[in-house]
Amino acid sequence: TAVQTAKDVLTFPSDFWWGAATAAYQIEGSVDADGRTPSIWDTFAAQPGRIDNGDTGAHTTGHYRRYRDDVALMRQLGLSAYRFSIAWPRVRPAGGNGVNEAGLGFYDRLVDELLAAGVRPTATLYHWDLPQELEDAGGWTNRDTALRFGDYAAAVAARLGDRVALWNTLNEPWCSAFLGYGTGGHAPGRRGHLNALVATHHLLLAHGLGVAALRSAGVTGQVSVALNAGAVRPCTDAPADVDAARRIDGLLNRIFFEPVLRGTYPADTVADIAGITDMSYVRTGDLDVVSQPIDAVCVNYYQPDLVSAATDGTLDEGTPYPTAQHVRFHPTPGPVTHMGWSVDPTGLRDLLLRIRRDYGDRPVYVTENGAAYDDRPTADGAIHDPERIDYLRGHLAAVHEAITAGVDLRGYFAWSLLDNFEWAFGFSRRFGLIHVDYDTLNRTVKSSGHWFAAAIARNAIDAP
Ligand code: PNW
Repeated sequence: TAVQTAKDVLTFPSDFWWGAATAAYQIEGSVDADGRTPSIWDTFAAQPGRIDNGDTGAHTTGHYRRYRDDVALMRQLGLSAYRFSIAWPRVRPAGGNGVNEAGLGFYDRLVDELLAAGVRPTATLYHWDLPQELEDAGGWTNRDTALRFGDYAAAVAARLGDRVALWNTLNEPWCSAFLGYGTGGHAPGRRGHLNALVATHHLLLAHGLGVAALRSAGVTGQVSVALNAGAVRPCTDAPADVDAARRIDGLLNRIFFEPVLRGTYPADTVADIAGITDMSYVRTGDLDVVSQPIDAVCVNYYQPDLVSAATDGTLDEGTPYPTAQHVRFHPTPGPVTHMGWSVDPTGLRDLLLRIRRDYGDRPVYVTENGAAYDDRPTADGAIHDPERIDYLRGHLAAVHEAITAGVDLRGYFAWSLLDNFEWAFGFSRRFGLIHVDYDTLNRTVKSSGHWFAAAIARNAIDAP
């Protein structure tokens, strides 16, 4: 259990996982090595205007070649878990049926290196790098992609199933569906609210088929899915604002939580989207597949959403949220990060309490939490990032508060281990505990990394 030993020291449970997270396309580079074929992010990043400064993940941090050094850094920090993702186009080139043993071999070696360092491997099967050939066949708007995902999950499980401690089928299917197929701000860059809703269902189905594949392979670790969830709050208690918050909560949180944890789509959200779709893409039996039991709930949290209903009748045609063109998003009062995202740890606390209240007493992991700041080395090469220390301390205190309130919270993964390719923002945003010089690929542990290591060593933080 979590204890507050002194007035100002927050001690974590003795078996708490102190982790850090990354994703394949964001850190690996070596996009042509060992039989990898292009993913939708290679294609998207090659299109002018899609990524800030024309950046791509072709080289990024060079982790594919430097993974041993990076695991040594994890050991130096004292991490008890590391969350990475497996690149589908390395394992099944072009999305086909063959298993590319050379590509899978990289993750096999990484897992062994982690275990030798005393770091629990946590693997995500899909962190947004869909094989381009599957996109050419319709991508996540094609139901067949979900079936292909199940086959891919089986291939990975056969090789790594005895050594991974925690599996995530998908990372943030909301982003894949609503940014990848809705606004087009993420790969593959397609647009349309109906596309986003169809993709949502096929991603949910893929999750279920992935769970089934992991179970039939007899994997020893826990099985879950990482959802980007958040607390959605109305600006005022005016009915229109409260309804705006209900609508966004449905389309961000409950459209994933309820199919996965209860086997049903939320009725109010189904009614909200009825003008766009009758959801005839949901077939009999799908929700049984989607809702087969999982071992934990995994959430990625960055900021709460503060919303209102526009009173002037203007519509936001660029919103990712179908039927929410009248909803406005506002920053929470207080500091923001280099992403412009609000710093508000109460949103994480409220999310964790809400999961327990609405979905029961389940093991929970925070599989991502962190902040971008405009880190610059000083003359002596050190990186001082006190804002990131404040961010981490505040959010770990929120985690501690949730544990004290009875949430069965097993671990926390900082996003990210390393500075990396931040999707549409390219290398212009740095989330790492470890700084990467993109010219030399030198790594430097930031002050926040040293702070995190000290927290791990004492299994405690000072209260904010
Ligand atoms: C997550 N949004 O992405 C991803 O899991 C990471 O790969 C990423 O680097 C990290 O958070 C920081 O961005 C998100 O627009 C991207 O709400 C966009 C949103 C949320 C999460």
